[in-house]
Amino acid sequence: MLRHKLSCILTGLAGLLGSAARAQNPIITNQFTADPTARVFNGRVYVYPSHDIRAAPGRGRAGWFVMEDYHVFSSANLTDWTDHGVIVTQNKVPWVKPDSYSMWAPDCTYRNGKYYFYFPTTPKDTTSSKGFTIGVAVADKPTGPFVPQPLPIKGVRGIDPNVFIDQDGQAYLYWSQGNIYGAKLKENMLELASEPVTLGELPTQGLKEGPYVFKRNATYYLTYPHVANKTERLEYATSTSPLGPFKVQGVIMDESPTGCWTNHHSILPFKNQWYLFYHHNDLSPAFDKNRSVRIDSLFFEPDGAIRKVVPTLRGVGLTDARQKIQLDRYSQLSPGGASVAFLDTANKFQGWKTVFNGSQGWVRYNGVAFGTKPLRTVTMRVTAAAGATVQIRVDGASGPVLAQVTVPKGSRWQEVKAPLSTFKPGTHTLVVSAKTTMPVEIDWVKFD
Ligand code: FUB
Repeated sequence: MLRHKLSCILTGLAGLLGSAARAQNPIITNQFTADPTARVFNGRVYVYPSHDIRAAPGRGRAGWFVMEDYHVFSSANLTDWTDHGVIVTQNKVPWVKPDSYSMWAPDCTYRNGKYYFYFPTTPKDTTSSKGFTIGVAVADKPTGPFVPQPLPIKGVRGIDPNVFIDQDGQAYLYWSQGNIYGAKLKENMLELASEPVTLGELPTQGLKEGPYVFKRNATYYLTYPHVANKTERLEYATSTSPLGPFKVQGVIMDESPTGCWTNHHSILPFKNQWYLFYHHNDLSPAFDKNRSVRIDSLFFEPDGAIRKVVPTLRGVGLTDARQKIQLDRYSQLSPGGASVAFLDTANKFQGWKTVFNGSQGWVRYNGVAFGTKPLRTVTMRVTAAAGATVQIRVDGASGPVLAQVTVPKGSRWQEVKAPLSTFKPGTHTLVVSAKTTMPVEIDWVKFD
């Protein structure tokens, strides 16, 4: 009996933790996440983001960043993400000012059998160091448990720690405080091994923060958010040495078109493709300090330049045809014929729907993996006050029709099933279009 209860609790917990997301962009939809540092450990991608929460009486400052802890998320395919829960909390770190709610952008790295989690926050002792300092918590596994060091790293004041370990084994810590700084780390990864230097020769005007350093071929890339105009955009500079001087090369991602003031990122290769992890305020369009992590593919030009990344909703990875396909994370939408809206504006964590406005709009969604085992039906969560007909094709507007779905009229959401007229094994682009002039809204589609 006890065993059964325990197993139910564990299953429930796994469900809770495991259900963090199966989304495109943003990749985490059950909470706000920002400042993502992504790392590959043992063939799996781990994302260590900040965790934005809403201010409440006695909980942080209204209108500002409110962050009390860190979660870690992991994925084997960049599509299905597991939330491993809280790894570090402000009130369990001995040196942190209680209730400062300033657990800002972190990083995590692996060395000699241990995982080192670096995080900036406000110390209790503000006499010896004003503003932010940076601490470390150490674990045997990427998901913790992480044990915080008793004191922050000596000689470091600032935010946004980033650790880079060079091929010769030398580790470097980078951080920001107006400028971007760097120093060598000792073998123990807990202390500086050299005096901090200001990294040159970066732009002198406009805030720079959030350094992320990586090496490709013989080039060190220093990437960073910079306010060149009104809000942050992602830029990069390169050098032949990890502590510079760096030469400014260009923009990785333009300013947010919708005005999210911050952006913060990391870049990593995974299974022969480079990815940019960054954030945007998708789940909080009216308040840009409640952000959400996104991923898009990143490409290098033959001369090593980074091609500018255009943010997408579709994001990366394949979507299993048997899972709920969120068409609102589309690859392309018919201009004027379809749009995206929140399912419930009072609870944006419910996600979005695609709204076909009655002028026979369409939506295209790339990378749906049908596999090889024949699928026979499609289920669509849909609503159409006057009824509607929706057509699903693969591989383009004139590709084969997979199904035609007749949506009965009604004001409620309903799950409507229809048989597939054909099955196409492999990976395809879906094209879903409204075939009537009546408005119709779709939450998701899935195949069985
Ligand atoms: O998330 C709080 C701060 O906003 C980060 O530390 C900065 O990089 C910016 O994203």
